[in-house]
Amino acid sequence: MIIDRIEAIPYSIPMAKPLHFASGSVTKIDHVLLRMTTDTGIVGVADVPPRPYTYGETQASVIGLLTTLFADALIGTDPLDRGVIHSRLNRTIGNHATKGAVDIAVWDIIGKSLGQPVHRLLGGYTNTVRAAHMIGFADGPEMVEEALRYREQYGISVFKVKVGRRPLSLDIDLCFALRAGLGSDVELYLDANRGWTASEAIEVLEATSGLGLTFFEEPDDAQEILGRRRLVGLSRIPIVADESAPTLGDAAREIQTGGATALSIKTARSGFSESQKILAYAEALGIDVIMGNQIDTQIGSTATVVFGAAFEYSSRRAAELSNFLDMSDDLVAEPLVISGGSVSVPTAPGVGVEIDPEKLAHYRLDE
Ligand code: MUC
Ligand code: MG
Repeated sequence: MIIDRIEAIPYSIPMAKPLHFASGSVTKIDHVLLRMTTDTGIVGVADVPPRPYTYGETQASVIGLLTTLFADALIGTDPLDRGVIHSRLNRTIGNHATKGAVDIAVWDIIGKSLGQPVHRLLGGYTNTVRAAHMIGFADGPEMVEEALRYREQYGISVFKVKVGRRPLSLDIDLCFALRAGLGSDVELYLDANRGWTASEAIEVLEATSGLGLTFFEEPDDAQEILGRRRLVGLSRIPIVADESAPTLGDAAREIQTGGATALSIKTARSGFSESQKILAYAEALGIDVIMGNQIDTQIGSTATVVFGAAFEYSSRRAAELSNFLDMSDDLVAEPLVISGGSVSVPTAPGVGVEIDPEKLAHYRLDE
């Protein structure tokens, strides 16, 4: 079996509710659907979410790479030879979302060719994953209302709150309002997407120390190395590396050198293969892992479910799975269901995503 066709299909779906955060905004889903076909007629599918403000990729750069350098690297290769595929992809630096999607599509082909769900091929640990919801910037009462609605409607009791605004009192007051509105049995953690300085983040940590927050993700810019280490040293809760740790090497550098004390793993940027290495690294050290969300569609969120549920260590905490609900539509034939605060793992061979051809025809930008 060899890969004999690569399709990079740009599509655009408006957000029903745009997501705003300290490093950017998503008002429409301008992604690329990757379809990889083998000479045996199997089609592997994955979603590529470009995030220019985080990693520099754009819809055009993803298509350019997939249809030139990566097409040359992949066409004629056996999908089972993942080592060959990764060594070829890694001749191009960066481009994490594009590489992650290639890996997921390759696993999709492997699962379909064996007639097995990828979830089982990876580890098959559990059949459901608890969902966490990420709340984007809005005014305080609206953010509290969103959390209450997600708890009521989907049974979600873990929330990641986007912060990083000025004045700091805006987000400090928000944390107090969320805790008061949701009660003590709800888990709350923060993500500032590098919006604050280390000193500002320390001030926020001190002001919110009685609220039982569990994590603080990218409070400041991890490249400001001494400020970050002062902050990590003073924090009583784990400081999570997200955009500062997209690869195994970055994760090791940030953790080993004291830049962070927990890791966000996102299949959207490290696929299944690299995510598995990052997970093993975290497990060996005993540091917390959060399965993160890159504002993923149902295609991308399904990949997170498949990976998160495959291992005991990645399923310990709730995974960020619900932000596809902010989209006005999606490309999948069968919706991903969040019920009682959890999502079930697909049982079909491969990753378990089926694309609706009519939706794809409607939203694709190239025809
Ligand atoms: C997050 O966890 O930071 C926002 C930008 C991005 O790349 O991911 C999201 C969510
Ligand atoms: Mg983050």
